[in-house]
Amino acid sequence: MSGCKKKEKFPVAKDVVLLHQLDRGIFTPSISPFPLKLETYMRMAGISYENDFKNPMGPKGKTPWMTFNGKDYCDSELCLELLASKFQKDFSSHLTAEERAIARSFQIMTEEHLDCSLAMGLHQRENLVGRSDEFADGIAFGDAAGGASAQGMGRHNKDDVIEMGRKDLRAISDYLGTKPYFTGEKPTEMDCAMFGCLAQLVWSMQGSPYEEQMKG
Ligand SMILES: N[C@@H](CCC(=O)N[C@@H](CS)C(=O)NCC(=O)O)C(=O)O
Repeated sequence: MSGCKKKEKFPVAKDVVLLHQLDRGIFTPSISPFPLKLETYMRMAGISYENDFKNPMGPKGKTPWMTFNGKDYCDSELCLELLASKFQKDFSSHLTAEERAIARSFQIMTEEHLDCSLAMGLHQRENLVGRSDEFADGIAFGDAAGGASAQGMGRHNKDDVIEMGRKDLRAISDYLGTKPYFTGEKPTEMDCAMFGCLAQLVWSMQGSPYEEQMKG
């Protein structure tokens, strides 16, 4: 199984999710936005789950992944959709198609663009991780530089990357406005994703170039 060391047996009851993810962070429950998104969704939906911190990287070499009723599933979004369908927990059903489209666009911008600038190591690693060198360099960051280069963000200079991140944050802030949640009065799946990423900026990235803007 690529990216997954030795898979240890970890039996859980029927209909209980086994969430494979990185060990807990110091300031956030996970320093990765994606496990934090999935775990937040399961808590919101009242889905029973257990954590496996020993096998964080799944068959596709990424974290998180989950085992559910004997089968393995990768990617937080695919896992979330499968659970939403199985447990009939759709928190976006009250939204119009246009509202759903806007929410999805902001989520993808945040997960695929803003997160990429954050993952490039523009922050203080010791604050973000604080566990061990092996954890920080080998597992949590993986091939962040290679990934950022493949995506394209990693080919820009640091100032340009920071400026791109700031523009994303400005757009996110304007979209949220004074609403309690991104799409209005009720939290949706998209809020779980936004929380997964923004929580890192607020609590796990002290001293980052975005700090002033986040507080402003
Ligand atoms: N689209 C995936 C993204 C997961 C992801 O990129 N996880 C990162 C941690 S933030 C990872 O596993 N990186 C290791 C690597 O790419 O080598 C999801 O939603 O689960």
